[in-house]
Amino acid sequence: MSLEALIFDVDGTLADTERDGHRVAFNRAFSDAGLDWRWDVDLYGQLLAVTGGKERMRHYVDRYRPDYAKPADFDVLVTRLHAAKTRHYTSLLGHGGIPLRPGVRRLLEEARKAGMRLAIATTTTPDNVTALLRHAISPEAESWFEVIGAGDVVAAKKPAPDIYYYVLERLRLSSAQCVAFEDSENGLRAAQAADLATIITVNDYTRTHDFSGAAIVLDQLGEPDRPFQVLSGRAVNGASCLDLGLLRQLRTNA
Ligand code: XBP
Ligand code: MG
Repeated sequence: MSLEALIFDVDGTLADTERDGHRVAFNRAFSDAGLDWRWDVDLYGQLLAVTGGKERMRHYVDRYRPDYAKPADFDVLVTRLHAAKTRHYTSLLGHGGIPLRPGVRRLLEEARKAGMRLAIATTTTPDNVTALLRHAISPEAESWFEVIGAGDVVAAKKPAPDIYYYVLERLRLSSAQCVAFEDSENGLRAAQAADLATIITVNDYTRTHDFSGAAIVLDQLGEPDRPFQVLSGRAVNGASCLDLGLLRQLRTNA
């Protein structure tokens, strides 16, 4: 079946947003609210096991802060903190914040020229996706993506496959016609459960994750002057960038 669409995760895949973006925004929201919650770089790596910001805050309190007495309206507090965190995060991106990862713009532009359809499947809040696309790609980059599946639009976040089912249904394509791009084990599990061939580009938080079953695991998508390294997967005949030709080859070999 021919390749019709590329489906991208956002955080960690399009851009390295977690350590210097989301983490910083969470801490600012906690500090604004007078809470002594501080997520350092290492702790945040552990907290990333739980996807979704509201879910992550609840997990932090349950797992790491037995000393914290939850107020009766804890759910309201989580919602308020999360809204504040989203404001901090989108403002960080607006201030020149976080660039695309290597090879992302190159591949998106090649795909657009070739008439390939593009979509997004992420657990993050829709406002965060919009801010990243506008500031890191171009003011009209939202229109590059035919479907943007994000945040609470599905009840179960990754590693559940629901967000991928949501996107596939709206694209009106089968999983065999698409390829997913992810950076984390939770993302890979979600894509795999939806039966999607998956390309992994690791980052510092996800380098040690279990990526068994991925079509290929790369350090990044590669640029002509900055070749990717294959961390696991099939040999790619001297290629240095993941382009549409290599993607098609990987699917045929799968
Ligand atoms: C990304 C996330 C996101 C962000 C926070 O997972 O888990 O949680 O850290 O986003 P994936 P919100 O890349 O696998 O989609 O705070 O907006 O929920
Ligand atoms: Mg991710």
